[in-house]
Amino acid sequence: MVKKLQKFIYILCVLLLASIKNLYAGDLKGSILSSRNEAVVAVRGVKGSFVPNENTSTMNQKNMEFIPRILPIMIGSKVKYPNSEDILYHNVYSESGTNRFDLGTYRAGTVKTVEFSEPGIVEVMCSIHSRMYAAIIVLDNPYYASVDKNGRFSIRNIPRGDYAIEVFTLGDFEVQSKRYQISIPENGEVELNID
Ligand SMILES: [Cu+2]
Repeated sequence: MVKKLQKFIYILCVLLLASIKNLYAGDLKGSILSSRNEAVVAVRGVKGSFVPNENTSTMNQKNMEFIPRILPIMIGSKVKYPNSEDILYHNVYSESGTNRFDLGTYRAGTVKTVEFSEPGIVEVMCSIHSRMYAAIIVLDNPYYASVDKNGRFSIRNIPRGDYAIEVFTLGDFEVQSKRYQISIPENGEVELNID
C-alpha cells in the first residue's frame, strides 16, 4: 500500500514538473515574405535532449521537381523519396558531407528511404535531371517550422531564453541562411517579420 502511494506521489511530481516547465515557454510567429513559400525557421541552441516529432517525412518527385523543395527534419528522422512520375526514372543523391547518399536509378511508382543522422544542410539533386534541386535541413531540436503559402510560420512552446533564430531560404541552386537574435518570453509571443 505504502509503495503504491509512493509511486502515485512520484508520478504526480513528474506531471507537476512537466507542467511547470511548460509554463515558462513562449511562442514565435511571423513571416518571411520574399521566401516564395520556400523557407524554414529554426530556433538554435535550445538546451535538452529531444526525440523527433515525426519519424518519417516525405520529399516527393513529380513533374521533374522535388516537393517540397525545402524540408526541415530532426536528427534521426527518415525521409521517403517516392518517384510519383508516370514513366520517368530519377536518381536522387546528395554530396553533402556525412549525410551523403545515392539512391541509384529507380522507376516511377517506387519509393526509397534515407535516414539522416548528422545535423546540417543536405543538398539533394537528381543525376538524370540537372534542374532538380532541393534541400533538407537536419536540426537538433523540434523548435522549427516551414512557412505556409503566405510566407507565415509559427513555433509554439519554446522554453524562455535568448536564442539565435536561423532562417533558411531556397534559391534556384543554393540555400541561404541568416540569423536573428530573439528573446523568447516566459509566456506570450514574439514576432519576427522579414521582407
Ligand atoms: Cu530526375
